[in-house]
Amino acid sequence: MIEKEKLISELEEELEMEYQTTLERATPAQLHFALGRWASGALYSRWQGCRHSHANRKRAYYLSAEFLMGRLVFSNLYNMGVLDEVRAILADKGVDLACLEEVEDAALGNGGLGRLAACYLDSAATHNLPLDGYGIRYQYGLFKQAIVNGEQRESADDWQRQGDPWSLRCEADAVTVEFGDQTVNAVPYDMAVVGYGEGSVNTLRLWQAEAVEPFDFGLFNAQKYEEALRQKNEAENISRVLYPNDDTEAGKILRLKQQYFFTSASLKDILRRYKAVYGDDFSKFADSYAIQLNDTHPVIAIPELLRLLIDNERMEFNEAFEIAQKVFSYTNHTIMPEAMETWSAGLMAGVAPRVLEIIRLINERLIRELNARGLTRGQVLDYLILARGRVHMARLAVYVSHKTNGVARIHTEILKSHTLREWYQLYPERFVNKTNGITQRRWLGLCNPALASMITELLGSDRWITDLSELAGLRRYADDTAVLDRLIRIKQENKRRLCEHIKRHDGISLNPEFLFDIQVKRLHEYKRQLLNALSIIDIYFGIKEGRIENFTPTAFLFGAKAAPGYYRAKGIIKLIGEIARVVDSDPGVKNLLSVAFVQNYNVSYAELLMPAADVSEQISTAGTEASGTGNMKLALNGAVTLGTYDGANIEIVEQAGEENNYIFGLRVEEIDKLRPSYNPRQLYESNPRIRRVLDTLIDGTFDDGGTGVFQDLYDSLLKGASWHAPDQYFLLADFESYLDAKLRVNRDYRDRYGFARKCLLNIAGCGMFSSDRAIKEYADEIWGIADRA
Ligand code: T68
Repeated sequence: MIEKEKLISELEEELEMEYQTTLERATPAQLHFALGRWASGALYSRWQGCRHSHANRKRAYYLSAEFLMGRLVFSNLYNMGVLDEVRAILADKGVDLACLEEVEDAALGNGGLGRLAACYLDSAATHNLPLDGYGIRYQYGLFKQAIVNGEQRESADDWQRQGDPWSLRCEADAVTVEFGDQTVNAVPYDMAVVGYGEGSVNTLRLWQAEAVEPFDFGLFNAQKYEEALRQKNEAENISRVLYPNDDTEAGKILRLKQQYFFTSASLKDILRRYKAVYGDDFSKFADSYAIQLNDTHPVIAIPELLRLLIDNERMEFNEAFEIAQKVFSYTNHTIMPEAMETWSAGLMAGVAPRVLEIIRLINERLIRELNARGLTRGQVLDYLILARGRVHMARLAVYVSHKTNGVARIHTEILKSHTLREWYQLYPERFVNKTNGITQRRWLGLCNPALASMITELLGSDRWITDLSELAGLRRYADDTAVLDRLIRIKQENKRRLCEHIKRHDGISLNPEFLFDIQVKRLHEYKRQLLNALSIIDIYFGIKEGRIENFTPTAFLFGAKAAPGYYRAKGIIKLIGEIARVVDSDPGVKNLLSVAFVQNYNVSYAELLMPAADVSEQISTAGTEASGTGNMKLALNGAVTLGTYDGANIEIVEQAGEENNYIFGLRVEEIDKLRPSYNPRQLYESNPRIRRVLDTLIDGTFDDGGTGVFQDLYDSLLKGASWHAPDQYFLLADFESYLDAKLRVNRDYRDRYGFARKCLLNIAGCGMFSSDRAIKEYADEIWGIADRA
């Protein structure tokens, strides 16, 4: 219980000191700051206590260039167990806590990979596992997106503009990071990661780059103002902005500097802590720490640790190598070849010359090992970490670590059979699967309180909040019409709430009585938003022609950011906007179809969308989506999956029942078999529906503003380009089976109870998709830090 008067007086005091205002007059931003300060203060002793109680345990660190935390105020109060109390106390004072919904997200991540890191921190803290995060405190997070004339406009995400009450600057722990051409300060900002209930308070430490010498007085005196500030700007540029490419590697020098910056600082921090206990005796190091590398972005930590041990601690190369191998493990998040990170050795020599030397030594050790195993020279080539002037980060990661994991069962199998096949042959024992998970605290408890209450009532306890496998107990209500009625009403209310928000935020009116079909995720050709768009065109014609009868009125919703340089992805956004325009202005379909592309899809928007979906679109080409996590969020909130046999979709429908979902399309093996002879043009020529739909891209039905981008989309499917085959993601191959499945869902929806039954069984099947389950697997099987409490 919190003391009401104490909370009020502390908030009043903070508001007075910081803004010379009162609770009644405070703006949402001011209230947010005061409340954040209050919560941080309330947590502080518990936080310090956890640092102490974890002090003698082996601990793990999660190194990630991205942590997509979202809005912290509600989730922190929720995990502290005071959200409802605080809401009531403030309501008493005439203040509506919901006003904080306008507070900015901390969007220090692109998408799934960054959000996964945030879910894992939440789960580790909740289950009292000593896991801390290390990353970068970007001044600007992922760009904000506006849709203007159907086109994406980016603007800077100045997330700290209204202050950041959740971070503590820890000047005393600052370290310097040395680049080939520059030395900068790395200043840590710590965020408390609050576990739910009896959990611990862990730490997310984000490094900010600052100048060692911020200002040159000599130059200033000589009136050279810009040069006087040059060092400062060049240092600060390192943590200036999150790179918005979520899947292709741009090979930019600043990006490499970011990677080296935060990994070097983090390792220095870890070494400082270690030495405070053990001095120069490194024999306990590998038993004290596990370091998880979130994709290849932090993999430069491997040679950096070797460098620190060899150069600073005078250790032999082999000893340092063995320590690194025991400490590090690596998570792969992609099999897309264009996303496989390599760096030019020349570039790396400029950024971190000694690190490149260490990489050479590692490469030489690898060659000796492969030779000793009797591999031929030709075979050795496939493994080289340093080859043709490039450093291969995934190879480095697999070689100098003890575990490599994929993020869904099929993904791990593809890593073993294709992407990292040679490495699997060499070290089969290193490869393990860790299917992703999501935190049910944010993705059910917080975002869907009505459903959460119903579940607690039906199960007779709220144990699901920390043990999601409890949800299986819902299965016994599958035929209980009273329960199904309630589930339907909850969804209905969530749709209404979403519609209000969309009206306010995007100026789009939707009818909450419609079926809500939702595809939200980054915009990518492999995720096939274009297939969804084409299917809507086909449905539109089908309704108009009378080919489709008794169509259940449906709202097709999209939310997605396109990387700013991804021309084709932006064309797909434009096309969806055009479809929306055409459908909307056609009185013949207006009461049956709506299409909406919402702006600036982010974590907070997701919290409104997930609870309102009837259908979850998970339609990536089989074998391309490593796992997906939005698929889990939607299923947990009771949407049925309309999806391919890809990523975690496979495991979701396995748990929830294939009969309760809508699986369509070619499977990985079928795609592989088809690929050599695939001829999309033949499908175009032989299938009048496909032809009609594709022709709308070039016959003036839709207006791309004269840019030719719709012609480019058309060509991407039928002609290909120098760098890819036509329709490389097999949209046309899956077109018919997708539409069949989509129309099947549409029909099935009419049977209200039948459909609600499927929704309930999906919720009940989500037990294993908790990040709690996933993080415990990492803790037990990779890090060896199982809970001893
Ligand atoms: C996603 N990857 C996978 N990458 O696409 C998704 N990449 O299937 C999976 O569920 C999720 O990771 C979690 O495992 C990403 O989100 C990035 O964001 C990214 C960022 C920078 C560079 C490359």
